[in-house]
Amino acid sequence: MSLLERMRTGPLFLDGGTGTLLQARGLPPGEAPEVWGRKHPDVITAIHRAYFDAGSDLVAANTFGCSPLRYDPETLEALVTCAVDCAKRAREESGGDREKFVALDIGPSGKLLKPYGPLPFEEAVEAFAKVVRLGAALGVDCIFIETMNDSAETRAALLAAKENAACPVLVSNAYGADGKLMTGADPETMVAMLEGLGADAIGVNCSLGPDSLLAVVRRYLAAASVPVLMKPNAGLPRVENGATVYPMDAAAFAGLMAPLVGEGLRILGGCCGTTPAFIRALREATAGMTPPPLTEKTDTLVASGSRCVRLGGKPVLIGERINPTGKKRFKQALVEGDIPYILGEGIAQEERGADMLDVNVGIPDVDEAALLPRVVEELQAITALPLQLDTANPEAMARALRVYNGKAMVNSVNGREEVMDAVFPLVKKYGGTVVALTLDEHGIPDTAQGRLAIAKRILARAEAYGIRKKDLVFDPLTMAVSTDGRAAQITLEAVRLIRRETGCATVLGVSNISFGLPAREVLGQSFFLMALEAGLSAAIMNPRSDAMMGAYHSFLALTGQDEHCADYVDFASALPAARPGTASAARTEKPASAEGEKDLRRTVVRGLRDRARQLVEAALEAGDDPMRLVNEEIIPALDDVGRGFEAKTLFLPQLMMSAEAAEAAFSALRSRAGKGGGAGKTRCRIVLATVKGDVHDIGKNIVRLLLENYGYQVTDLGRDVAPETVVQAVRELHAPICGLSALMTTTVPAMEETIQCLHREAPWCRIMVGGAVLTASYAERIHADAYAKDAMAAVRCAERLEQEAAEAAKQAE
Ligand code: B1M
Repeated sequence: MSLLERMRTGPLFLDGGTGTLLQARGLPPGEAPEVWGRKHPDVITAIHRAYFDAGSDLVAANTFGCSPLRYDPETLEALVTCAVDCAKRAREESGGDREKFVALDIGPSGKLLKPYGPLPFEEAVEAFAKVVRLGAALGVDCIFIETMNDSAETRAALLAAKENAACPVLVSNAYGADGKLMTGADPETMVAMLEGLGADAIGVNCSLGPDSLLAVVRRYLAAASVPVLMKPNAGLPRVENGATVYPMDAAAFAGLMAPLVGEGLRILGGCCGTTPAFIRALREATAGMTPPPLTEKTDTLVASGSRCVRLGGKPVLIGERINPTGKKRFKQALVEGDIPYILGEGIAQEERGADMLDVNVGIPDVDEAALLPRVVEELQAITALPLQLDTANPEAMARALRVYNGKAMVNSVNGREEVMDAVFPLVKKYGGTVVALTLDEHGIPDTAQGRLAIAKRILARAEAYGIRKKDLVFDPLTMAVSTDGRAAQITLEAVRLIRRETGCATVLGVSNISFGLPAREVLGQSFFLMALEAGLSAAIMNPRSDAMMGAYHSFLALTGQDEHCADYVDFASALPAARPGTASAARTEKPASAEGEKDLRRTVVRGLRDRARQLVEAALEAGDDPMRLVNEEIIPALDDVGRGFEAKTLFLPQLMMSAEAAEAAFSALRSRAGKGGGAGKTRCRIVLATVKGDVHDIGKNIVRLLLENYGYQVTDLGRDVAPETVVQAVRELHAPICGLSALMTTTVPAMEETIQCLHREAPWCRIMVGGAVLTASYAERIHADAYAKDAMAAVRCAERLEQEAAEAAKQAE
């Protein structure tokens, strides 16, 4: 039986942890397992063999850390070759009748992808691809991508595997206790994305113990049509007498995992803290069990990198404003490459309740194939809403789909053969839910039955391309009622027919109905309501229009989809006095708040870099006080984001985008301070650093800005700075003052260590410390000379320390 069949039948047993076993056999702290493994191939082979003997069907080679980002090409090839050889040798030595498989193991690159980190998406794909090509050439049976906690990186690895190897690919993510990846994705989002890209099995590993992962695995089982895997730790580790201890033994572990086979779990193994005994126990506990047959799930899903939207339940709103049709200002923004304007339109629609954003940047004067992927990358950095890639240009679509992190809505295909041949292969490769327009080479049928016939033809062609029915959403086309009195009725009838006859979801761009007529929203909202009543799954509409949003909220309340009318009340209480539908479009349309955003604090919270810079420049121009901007706008914004992060309403990506917006605001402040700054007097040298292990430098940068403004000569060593580097700089510059910053409880010990080194090796130097987690008494306890609660206090401390240092030097003379 092939590995694919084995996975689909199940249960298939993976191996368990290797790190702890390697440490027990002599892997020294700090040495990479793959490097040590090359020196001790017999030990690695023996561990794999022990797993095969204990009942593992599939063992992962010791290639988890093998990446061209860590090793030169020759070393990489030697490491991968050695690791795969060990696993194959173990399989041979284990012998027996049971078929056994060897996987190329792929772990995270260790770098965050852009825009949150330094690694460009294509470089990540190429880095994974290099390892995949080596593994494929060595004849591995499958590729196992594991312990990924970022959706974008998972996607890069899977794309690399699919493009460079023909064998099955298993993908496993590491979830936090909140049931989400580090960058915010929940299980359904990952299922949508990974199945779309063609993963052969998906699931979870590492993270926590099996008990804490039950809920996540059950969500996978409910959403996935491919086999699900689970490879958890032996519980949450704790440190006892300096050693890492796992709380769960093999029997308890297997006892928790085994019942999941009855619920559909097909691929089982263990991660950190588990041993061959755990695999043996798993086999025994599941003896005679077979999972229920795999079923194809039918939900139509669209996802971003962190959020998933389902079509077919509560109606979905797709914001139509990122589209040049009929919008002079938007066209100008496209021609000028005014990305902040476009982002503003996105944010304004999100704030008004859109579930997804349509993105159309096609006008004759712009290079759409270059601009669409750029806008997609910028938008997905600042919003978690899934995007609808709206283009008739196949090259633009291909390039946007490649960079899109998630499972996009692809708008559109239609019944014309050449269009289907161009679009379906892209949807098949990258995954996507495709909007199919019911028109073909003969035009748009003027009957609902005619549109249904085209829908059926498109369905058949999509299936031939391997695209599942659930990944098609039909758009029976809204025609202007001013030119044909039957237009609305035909479209509404087509919505009903397509829904009933194909079971597929439907979408309409509702605004077109009123083309050519006055007070367009009056007609628009009525048509929207009628379409919702006909069973429309999603509408491309203007969420900034009170009239349209009023129709939507009324529909939900009137159809019992808004418990206690809570959403309706929220919406209505924010309405202006004018009733929806009675005012003109101009009066009922909310401004694109983010585009015209005047509030620096909100701009930083939203992570809008360019806008933050512009606002600071404008404020300074108008004579605003730079320290007011820092203390009353930027720092409170970062506090808002920090609170959201703590409450798990915001995730690392948003934290990072806000940090970047704050950094942009500070750089505008710095360049202004550079122009007019300085208090006239030149003061002493200060060495500044954020301590080892800590990458937070925004606060330290403010401190530097102010110190420089007061005439101090600051040598900024940056962040994550080792004690020896600080000492070396202080000694070389003979600096009288050193300033250290630390933002996390976990990095305060590094601050203490740096202080000790400085006292020992640069005893003349006075040390000032700061950072949100510090207090004056704690600073005293770790023997700092001064503590500053904020940047202004840092200047006052520096003045005092400078004076003390001068007096000490005088006394020494
Ligand atoms: Co992170 N982060 N972060 N973060 N981050 C905090 C600090 C956190 C409190 C958020 C939270 O959970 N609520 C939490 C720490 C919890 C703890 O203590 N253990 C946290 C965490 C957990 C993390 C990560 C582990 C998240 C993860 O990856 N899962 C990770 C850590 C990475 C690492 O360091 N190894 C991480 C990463 C990041 C980003 C990269 C995304 C980004 C930093 C970007 C950057 O700095 N370039 C970031 C941010 C922005 C924050 C918050 C939201 C804001 C920090 C900030 O810039 N504040 C923060 C929550 C919060 O504090 N509200 C949070 C504004 C700044 C002006 O204040 O730095 O205090 P502050 O500086 C003040 C004063 O303290 C003083 O003056 C400044 C001006 O008034 N001061 C000094 C500071 N240094 C001084 C030095 C002096 C004198 C005064 O003399 C030398």
